[in-house]
Amino acid sequence: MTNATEAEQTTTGAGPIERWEVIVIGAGLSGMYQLHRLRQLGFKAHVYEAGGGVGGTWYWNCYPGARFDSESWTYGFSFSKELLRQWNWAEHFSGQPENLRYCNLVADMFDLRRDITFGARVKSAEWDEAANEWEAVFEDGRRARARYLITAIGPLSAPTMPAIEGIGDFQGEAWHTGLWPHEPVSFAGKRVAVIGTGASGVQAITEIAKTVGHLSVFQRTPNWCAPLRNSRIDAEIMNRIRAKYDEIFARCRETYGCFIHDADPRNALEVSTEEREALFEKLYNEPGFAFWQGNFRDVLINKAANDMMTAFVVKKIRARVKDQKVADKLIPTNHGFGTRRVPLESGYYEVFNQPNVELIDLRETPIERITAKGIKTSDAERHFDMIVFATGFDAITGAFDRIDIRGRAGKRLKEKWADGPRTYLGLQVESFPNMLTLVGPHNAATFCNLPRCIEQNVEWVSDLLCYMRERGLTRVEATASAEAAWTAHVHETAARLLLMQVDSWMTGVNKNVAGRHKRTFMAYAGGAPKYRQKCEDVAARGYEGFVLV
Ligand code: NA7
Repeated sequence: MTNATEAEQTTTGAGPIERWEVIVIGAGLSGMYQLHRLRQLGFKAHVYEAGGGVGGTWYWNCYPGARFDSESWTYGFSFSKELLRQWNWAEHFSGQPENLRYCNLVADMFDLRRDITFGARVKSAEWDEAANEWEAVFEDGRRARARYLITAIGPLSAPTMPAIEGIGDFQGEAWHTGLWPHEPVSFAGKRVAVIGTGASGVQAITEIAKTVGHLSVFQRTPNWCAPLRNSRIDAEIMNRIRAKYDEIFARCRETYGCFIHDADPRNALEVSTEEREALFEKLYNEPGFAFWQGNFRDVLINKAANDMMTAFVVKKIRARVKDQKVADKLIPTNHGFGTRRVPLESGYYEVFNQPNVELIDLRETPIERITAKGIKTSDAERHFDMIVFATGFDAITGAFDRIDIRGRAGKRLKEKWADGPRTYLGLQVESFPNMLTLVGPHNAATFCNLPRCIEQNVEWVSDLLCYMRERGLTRVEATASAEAAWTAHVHETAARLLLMQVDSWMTGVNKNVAGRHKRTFMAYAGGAPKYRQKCEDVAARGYEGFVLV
C-alpha cells in the first residue's frame, strides 16, 4: 500500500494502525466526492481503494464498448463550477476511456490522491464498542481505525463468474467485462465467445463484432434493448450545454431517476392507437433512456400498457434482424420491455446479420461445461481463442458481503441481510453504528443517474457528521423501528412495479451466487425527489429515526 503518509499511527501487538476520523472505502465517484466534501469541512478522512487508480466502475469496466447510458452532460458532477467550466464532453454518451479521464481530472483538480491509498482491499471491518470506532483490516494484514466508516463501494462492483462446470479448465484468453485488463485486447482473426447479454454484453458484443474473426454469443435470456443514438459534441454544442448546466441539473432534480427524461403524464391506455404509436415512434428515435424513462406513465406498472410498448419494440427488432429465426431468439418472451435494466445499443441487432456471428440460445441448448478448448453445449463443443464473461455482478449487496462487516456484539452484516437488505434510508443499518452506506441498498441512488444521487447522499452524510461534531456527539445508529419502517416502505413502493415479477439483479436474483434465488427489492422505487425530501425531513427533525449520543 502507498500514500498513507498523513495518518496518525499507533502500534499495538498486531502492528501499526493508521488512524483517521473517517475511513471511506472506495475511490469511485462517491468515494472521491465524499473525501473532497469531508476535507472541505475539516474532517481528517482517508480513502482506501482496492484498485490501482480512481474511478470505480470506470476504472474496472474498461471492456470494449463500455460507455454511459446517461447523457454525459447530466452525469458529471454539478458541485464545482470550475469543474463544469474546465471539462468538455466529446460525445453525448461518453465512452469509458473518456469517463476515466474525467475521474482522474476530478482527482487532480481537488488534489484527492494524497488522501487515497490504492491497492488496499478491505477484508474485514469491525465495530469496537469500547473505543467507539471502526477497525478495517486489509488483505495484506494492515489495519486502520476511525470513528466513522463510509462505504462507497458501488452497486455493481462485485463481478460474478458463471456457475458452470469446468470454468477453470479453459486454456485460452478469458476476461470478465467487470475485470477487464487495462492493456489493449485484440479480437482480430480470433474465435471469440461472449457469455451474457445484459447491458455489458450488449455493448461488448457490438464492439467486438467490428474486428472479430468469428463471434459466438451465448444467450440465456434475451433482454429488451433500445437504441442509444450517440453523437459527437463539438465546441459550439459544448458551449451551449455549459450555458444551460443550471437548467439541466434543475431538471434532473425533478425527475424520477434524475435523468433528463421523465414519464409522459398520460396513460398509454387512455390515448388513441395513433397517439400511442406516435409517442412510441418519437421516443424510439430519441437518444438515451427516452423510450424507457420518458414513456407513458403506466407502462412499467400496468401489464396491458406494457404489452403495447413491448409489441412496438418487437416490430423494431424484426425489422432490423434479417433472419426471423434469429429474431425470434433475440425477442424476450418471459418479461415485458423495461422490466429489467434496458441495455442501450448502437447496432446490436445488426451484429446478428453478420456472417461471422452466431447466436446460441441456451434455452434450447444449455451449456454443459467449459472445456480446455471452448464451451460444450448440449448439442456441440465449440472451440475458442477467447471467452468473454459478460455475466454481471453480485449486485448491490455483493460488495458488502465480500467484506466481513461486523457491528455491535459481533453481528455480521451478511447474516443480517441474508434474506434481503434491511436499512434506514439506504444509508444506515441498525447494529452497525457510525457506518454510512453511500449508494447502499434501499437507497434511491441505486435506481438513479448515479452522480446526481451520489451528490445528495454525500452531502446528507457530510451534514450529519457536521451536526454531530457541532454537538459533541460521537455515535449514530438507526433505531430498529425506523429501519423496519423504511424497509417496509421500500417493499410497498416496489410492489406495484412490473419489474418485481421478473428475475434480475434489480430484484436480487443471481443464479451464480448461493443464496440469491429469492426475489427482494434492492433499490428504492419511490423516485429520487421523494427520497431527497424524506432525507431532508429526517435531518430537519434532528435526524429522526436515529439514536445520536
Ligand atoms: P447483467 O445485466 O446481470 O447481465 C448478465 C448476463 O449474463 C445476463 O444476460 C445473464 O443471463 C448472463 N449470465 C449470467 N450467468 C450466466 C450463466 N451461468 N450462463 C449463461 N449466461 C449467464 O450484468 P451486466 O454486466 O450486463 O450489467 C450490469 C449493469 O451494469 C447494467 O444493468 C448497467 O446498470 C450497468 P440471465 O439474464 O441471468 O439469464
